[in-house]
Amino acid sequence: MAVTRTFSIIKPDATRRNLTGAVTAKLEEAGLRVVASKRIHMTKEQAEGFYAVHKERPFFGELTEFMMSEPVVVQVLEGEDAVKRNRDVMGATNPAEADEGTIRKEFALSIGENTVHGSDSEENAAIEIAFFFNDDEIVG
Ligand code: DAT
Ligand code: MG
Repeated sequence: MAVTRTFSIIKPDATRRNLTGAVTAKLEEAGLRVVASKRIHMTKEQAEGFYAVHKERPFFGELTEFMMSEPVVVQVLEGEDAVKRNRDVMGATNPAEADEGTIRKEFALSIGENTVHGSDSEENAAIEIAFFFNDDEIVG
């Protein structure tokens, strides 16, 4: 299996509770390497642009308001089969359905305040990485 990259966000519910390090430790323990990281406070344009795929969903307003509510940490993660590896350690979207040992099982507060974002395909990973990072910010 090839070494690939994925995109991650440590969401406002986690930064607010000072869990940036704890979440990053879970990612690292899962075999993912942080090759880019920055703390940002998302603008409305960034939140709505990033989640444009969900704009017809009933929770779009709630989702974008939440993502703008506090700082987040955007990261590029590298590892063997990084997209799947990250989705596995994240756990299910709804923490009530997340497996033991996953980030969302351990830390998420609700289906909305669910601690982490992770790309769902290699194609989307490339798009999402480029949305927040220039090539020279990624140091593998
Ligand atoms: P994931 O983040 O697991 O890829 P998704 O892409 O379906 O899940 O949804 C993106 C985010 O939108 C999710 O992390 C939290 C929010 N969300 C999804 N379903 C929701 C719902 N039913 N109510 C509130 N927020 C929801
Ligand atoms: Mg998703």
